[in-house]
Amino acid sequence: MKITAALAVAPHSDFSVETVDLGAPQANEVLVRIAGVGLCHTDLVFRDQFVPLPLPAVLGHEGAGVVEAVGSAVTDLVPGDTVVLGFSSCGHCPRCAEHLPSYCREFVPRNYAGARPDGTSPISRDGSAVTAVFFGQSSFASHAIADRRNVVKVAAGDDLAIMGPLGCGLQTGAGAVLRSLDCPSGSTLAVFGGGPVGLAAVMAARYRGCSRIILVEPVAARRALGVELGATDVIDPGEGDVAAAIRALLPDGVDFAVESSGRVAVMETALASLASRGALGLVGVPPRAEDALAINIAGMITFGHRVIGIIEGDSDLQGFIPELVALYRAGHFPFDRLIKTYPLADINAAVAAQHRGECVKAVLIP
Ligand code: CXF
Ligand code: ZN
Repeated sequence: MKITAALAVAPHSDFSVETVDLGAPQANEVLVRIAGVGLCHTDLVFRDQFVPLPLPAVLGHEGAGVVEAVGSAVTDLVPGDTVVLGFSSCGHCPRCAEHLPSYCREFVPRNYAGARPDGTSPISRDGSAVTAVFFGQSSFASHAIADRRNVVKVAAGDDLAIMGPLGCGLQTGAGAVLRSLDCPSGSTLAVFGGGPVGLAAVMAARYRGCSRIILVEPVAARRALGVELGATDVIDPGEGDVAAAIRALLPDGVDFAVESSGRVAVMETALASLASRGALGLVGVPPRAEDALAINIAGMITFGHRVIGIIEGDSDLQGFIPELVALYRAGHFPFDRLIKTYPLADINAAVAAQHRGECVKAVLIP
């Protein structure tokens, strides 16, 4: 079938919105008409060749939409079902068996390789294969094909179009707090970076009943939004020593920190802000694949600090995304406050607006 897709054609360059061809779903796959797709920093770093990904490529990994067709082996979804798309996983390795599919043995080939595990791509242009299957979906498009395992049925209505970010950025921030770090009620937390991931962490921490939720974020409007969403304190890192500012609020430091900016200097500050036995969760991706964090070993041992890498908030997709939808419906996870919608055709304007900080999370509507 003919679909409309935004193609990444060159690093650091505009997307090109074109008509391309989409094949039929394989036995284990689902064809989804995309109602909306979030724009994530990760889409841009892959366009910009953080790791080599052949271009042109259809990126997009925060899609939500309506099932249009299912492959012959899919028995538990039907056309008309409303779904959120997440990342792909194999379903048969040790971590998948533990319901931690974001640590799947096949995470990298299934999400970054640009093709199905059998090497084929569902998308072509003028008869030539286009890099697709990005995070098992490639949803910067009117339609996407995904594996059954990364399609999550949700109860949605008019708001289906904004639900795609639950499949990446929002579950990353919320899951860091609720699952990976499992911050107890009454614990203290600092969140570094007030983008979609950081603000999802703030909302989750309020829901969990954290006693102090300190948001460190340079943009005033994002700090103000953070306070509305649950931050008890905000710090502008432009005003000086952030670790000292945190210790002025909590002399022992924080029990937990979530680092969502991806900047090494911020990770060092986060580490310096921890109380003894404190844990730092790293979710922000640094600009270069080789970036590294130096850790003082004596300090790490003396204070029992823990540094934990977190991908996709340890989400199990099928359980956690419906849980987040339920929290949203109950008013505990008002992620709609972060979102601004743009037509998919205006994807380049949306990238520029998000870059200028005019919106926290852009969602593109095909
Ligand atoms: C990404 C972050 C980099 C590792 C894979 C998952 N999260 C989504 O954008
Ligand atoms: Zn993402």
